[in-house]
Amino acid sequence: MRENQKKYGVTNKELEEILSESRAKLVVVGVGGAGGNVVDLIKKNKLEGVETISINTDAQDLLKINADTKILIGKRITGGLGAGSDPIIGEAAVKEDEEEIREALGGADLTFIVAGLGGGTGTGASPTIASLARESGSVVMTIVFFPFSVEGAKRQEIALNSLKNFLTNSDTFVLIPNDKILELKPGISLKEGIYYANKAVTDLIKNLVEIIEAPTTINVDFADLRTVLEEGGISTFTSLEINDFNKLEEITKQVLINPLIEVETSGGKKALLFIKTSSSVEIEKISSLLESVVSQLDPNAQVIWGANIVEDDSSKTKVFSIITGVKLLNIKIEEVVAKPKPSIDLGIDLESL
Ligand SMILES: Nc1nc2c(ncn2[C@@H]2O[C@H](COP(=O)(O)OP(=O)(O)OP(=O)(O)O)[C@@H](O)[C@H]2O)c(=O)[nH]1
Ligand SMILES: [Mg+2]
Repeated sequence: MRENQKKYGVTNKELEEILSESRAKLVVVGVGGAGGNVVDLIKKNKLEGVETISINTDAQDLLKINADTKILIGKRITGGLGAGSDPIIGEAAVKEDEEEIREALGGADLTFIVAGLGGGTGTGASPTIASLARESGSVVMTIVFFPFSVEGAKRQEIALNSLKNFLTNSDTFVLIPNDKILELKPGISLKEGIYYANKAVTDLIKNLVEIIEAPTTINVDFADLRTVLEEGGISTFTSLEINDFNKLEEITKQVLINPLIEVETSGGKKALLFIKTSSSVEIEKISSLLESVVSQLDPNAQVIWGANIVEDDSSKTKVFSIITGVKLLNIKIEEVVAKPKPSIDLGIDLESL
């Protein structure tokens, strides 16, 4: 019998086909001006493995950015001119085009929703978009920018008032206060500052795609990521390059705290820790770091970790973390958690089984 006529075993080609069919579908939805800018940056960086959708009430804004799919919402009520900083208009706009959005989001396993708070579209439309994605069975990770203080009290108030709605409709919620950019990069131009924050979000998504798609030494797959993100609540992420393991206390802090995100991570309920390191780095150094990070979380925290060990002698180590179930610092909101995931009717009649 010729080899290609074997009736047993599986070929690499078949394995590749199976993998491509079962690959998780990741979608990034940018809502409003800020969301559109992040989607545009993702496209500019040619990030593969995610589909991009830009949703806006503002036709001009939508025209100037790149996205795989663009959806202009609320044409009847805004005439394509934007929501004029009114979240009520943003919410009404999304209701007008709910069916189109539902269709565009369908089939996603993980949906990232990105928006800037304080305006009309991102603030008003995103929570409904998040809820539509969750209804279709997707895990939803929402990432928002809190407006700069200099933009005025009104924008801050609109942003603050929207938080609860974001939290109840997302599995995981990350808040990046734009003021933090000024604190970290004093003297930076507005354009550079915005690029810095948007790049941080783009890198987060890029890291997650890599972690779940690349074959690694100690594998983390989509199911692991889902476990950490699902009903995770307020969350944070970090990405760190380590050169000196001797400064254990300092690097532990850096794995736990992203300078752009104001949260208290002690008490974090779930975490994903991913390490990319060289085969020349001693395993004890990695395990001490993991132990040290985990000791700072809730004693019952569910921690999933993975590693990619590269065969070289570079001694380079990168650590990526997502910690969910943390608390916001400086912003008081009542304890709110994601609404329980809507149950999906699989069409199975239990009585007839
Ligand atoms: N980090 C970051 N923040 C942004 C960006 N664009 C806007 N923002 C912030 O997000 C807030 C909301 O702005 P937009 O996203 O433009 O508002 P919108 O959702 O389009 O709302 P309307 O234009 O009123 O319909 C602003 O007040 C800024 O603080 C961006 O590209 N990056
Ligand atoms: Mg706008």
